[in-house]
Amino acid sequence: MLRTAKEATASKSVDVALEAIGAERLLAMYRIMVLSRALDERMWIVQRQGKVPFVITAQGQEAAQVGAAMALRPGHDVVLPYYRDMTLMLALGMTPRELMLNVFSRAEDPNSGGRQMPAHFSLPRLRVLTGSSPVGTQIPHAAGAALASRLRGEDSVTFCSFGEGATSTGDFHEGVNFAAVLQLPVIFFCQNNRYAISVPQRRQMAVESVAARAAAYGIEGVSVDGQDPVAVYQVVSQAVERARAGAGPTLIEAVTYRYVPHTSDDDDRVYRSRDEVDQSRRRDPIPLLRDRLVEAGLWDDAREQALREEVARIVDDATAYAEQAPPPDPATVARHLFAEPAAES
Ligand SMILES: Cc1ncc(C[n+]2csc(CCOP(=O)(O)OP(=O)(O)O)c2C)c(N)n1
Repeated sequence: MLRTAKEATASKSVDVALEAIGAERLLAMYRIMVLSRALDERMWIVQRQGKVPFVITAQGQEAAQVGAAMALRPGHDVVLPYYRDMTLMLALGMTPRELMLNVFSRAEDPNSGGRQMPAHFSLPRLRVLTGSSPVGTQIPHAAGAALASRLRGEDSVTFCSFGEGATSTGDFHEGVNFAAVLQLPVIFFCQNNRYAISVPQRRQMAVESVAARAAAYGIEGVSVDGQDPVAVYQVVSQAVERARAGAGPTLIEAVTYRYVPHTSDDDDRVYRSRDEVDQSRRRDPIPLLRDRLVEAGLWDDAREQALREEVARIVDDATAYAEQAPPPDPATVARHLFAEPAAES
């Protein structure tokens, strides 16, 4: 069954939505989005300075990610993110230093000790499972993780994130179908940013909405404005409730846009016009949320200034910390590939 976010939130007005989420959570969302954007911009700068080889980041998709993360229980629910999920990771509890250590491929990087490509997140304390580079491989993994949770009698849900390009893979079909047949407690969260690298949505699928694909599996499908973190929070919260109640998986499509090239190795000018990017920036989720906060009497220029200063300090600290941190010792190259026997006593 396909619903739109408008229907999903029924006739609730913005005020009711703000009330539902609470001022504290709304302010926390804004802080994370601003911090994520600032970290993201710094990552591109250090890449262009030649200090790190590669970045792949979240600019434009912050609202979708923070809205989803806030609906989850960090460290309890199982999360299978994809490479564009920096804001999601920040909102779950990965620190700015940890994110920068990852980009600098340092030994202290908690994701892989500097071995994996950047943005291949993995963090046991947050139950974030490591993923592979082929897109969509985390989708059947998520079905398996949700089945494991059920067999263990846990009440956790599994949250799995990916782009719309990933929904054109065989792994998407196998993972979603398996989860649907077993009615597993899993949320499939698609961030539809309209492009799979250079390929626009219309050239990768014949449906207009990724959420429409849910019908083929007999599960709930919801399309939501990915630039609105409150709407995303509500839709993901409903999916979490459904999963916990034993009502099975949900496929959520958060419609969004990527403001920067696919990666630092991409030149997006060859496949999309500047006009299109500029147009989409008019719905930049950060000023959109700031306007709502101001309207609700929760924000003003002084608070904005204080936040910008705090964020600049955090980004400077994370960058300096990661830059001076030592690289991995080549002698440990095979660590994390195999289980290591406990030392003999
Ligand atoms: C199976 C597979 N095919 C191709 C690639 C190359 N590739 C890496 S990212 C990407 C785009 C994926 O697009 P989407 O899922 O929409 O996510 P987005 O990067 O747009 O957020 C592609 C084609 C890959 N990694 N794996």
